[in-house]
Amino acid sequence: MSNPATPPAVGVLDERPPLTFPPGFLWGAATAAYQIEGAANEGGRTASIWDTFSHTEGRTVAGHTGDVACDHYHRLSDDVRLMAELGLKSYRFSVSWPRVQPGGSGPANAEGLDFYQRLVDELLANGIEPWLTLYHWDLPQELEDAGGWPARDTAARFADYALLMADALGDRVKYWTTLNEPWCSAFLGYGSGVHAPGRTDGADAVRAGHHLMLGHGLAVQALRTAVPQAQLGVTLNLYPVTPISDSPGDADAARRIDGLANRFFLDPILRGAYPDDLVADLAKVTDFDHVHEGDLAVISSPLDVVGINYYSRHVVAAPVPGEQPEAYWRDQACWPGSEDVRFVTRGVPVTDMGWEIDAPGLVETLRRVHEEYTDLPLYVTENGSAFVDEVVDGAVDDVDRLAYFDAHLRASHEAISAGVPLRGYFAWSLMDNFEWAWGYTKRFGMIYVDYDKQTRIPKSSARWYAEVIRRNGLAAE
Ligand code: IFM
Repeated sequence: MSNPATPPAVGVLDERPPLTFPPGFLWGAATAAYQIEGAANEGGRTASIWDTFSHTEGRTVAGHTGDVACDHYHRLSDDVRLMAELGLKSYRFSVSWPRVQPGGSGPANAEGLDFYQRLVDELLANGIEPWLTLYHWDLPQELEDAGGWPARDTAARFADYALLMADALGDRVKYWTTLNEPWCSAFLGYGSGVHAPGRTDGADAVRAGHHLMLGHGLAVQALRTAVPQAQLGVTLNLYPVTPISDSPGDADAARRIDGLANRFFLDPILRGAYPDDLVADLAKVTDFDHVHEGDLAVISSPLDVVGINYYSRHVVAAPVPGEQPEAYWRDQACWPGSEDVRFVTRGVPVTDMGWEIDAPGLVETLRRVHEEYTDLPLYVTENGSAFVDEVVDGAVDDVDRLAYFDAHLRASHEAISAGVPLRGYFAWSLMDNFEWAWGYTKRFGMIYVDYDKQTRIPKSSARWYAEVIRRNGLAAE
């Protein structure tokens, strides 16, 4: 946990040089439907797996749910006005599948679509480019009841839903992301069970990961025809994985976790194949009989952009027989076939999530994706930090968050200088919101939300980010 008395974790801001980003760099902020919308039972919306999960005792901190969240559903215009005041060039939001297609199949729900049509129209009227994510974890409950992502048919349902959204918004939305962080959906949702739907089976997690990617590929193919002018992509949460020493055992631990965290998705999507070593590591868990002929060709359908969410680094060590790994990621995550790998904390500053602050890791991640996988334009589709915020005299001076953004923007700039075609950056998050199993206890926003009164207070980081956008870069002072 961070100590509020700790000085900014990443250095002294006023000793840093000014930096300018390339013209047209897309400055944005991101949110997700279940984390901000609320209105869980309005306008024809039905339950998602997150409604069921958060209403199940013991699943979220203090039983928090997304029923009301930031009430964005009713405050859309005010929230877009705040985005305009920040000078955002783009806003990345997700669509609640059960709001627009209740139950996850059949006809569209006009009232649900209307909400997103109004949102997109208001963004465009304010000169803000809408960036739409189709799936940010809120699977319609009926589809979970039919087997969820471990069931192959869910992929086909997802492509149908993508087409329904293309019909509604293809004329106005240029940037389409299929999935947000499929690793979380698969390995936290079906592996460790700390995310919805809360299932705990390593083989199901692997199957879910495959069907998520199959759904992504089918959706890309459908959207390519329906919205030929669209820029299509996927967003992966990637981590550099570093061995604690150069011993062969630690190096092998890093290879294994890199396989499950990163290459499980990067290789099928950008190379059309699962890595051999990953398949071998998973041999005790699954024989991959869920992978059908032709799947990998669908999964690797050509994209226009790749989105990367970056928060931290994993540092790992070889298993020690009989020793219980203790670090955060080991407890929360699920590493099928590699459960005994130890996650090591280095004692460097952490955010309120306990995640180590490691801006150089962003440079490494961006360079790796570009140098090893693709020449496509890259976007940081999420980056940010939770810290404990205090309202003092109606203001929130979030110096730690501001310093985190500063360091990671400098890292983004360094990656660009090294040749990475990074075209934009989205701060996570526009506003405080429902942080999944942590409920409302973790604040990631640039805008403070008082959940009782539903008021918003732009924090220091928001004012600073507005200035970054205005200058297209970072000031010296
Ligand atoms: O809040 C989440 C978001 O939904 C997905 N990426 C990570 C964020 C912080 O945990």
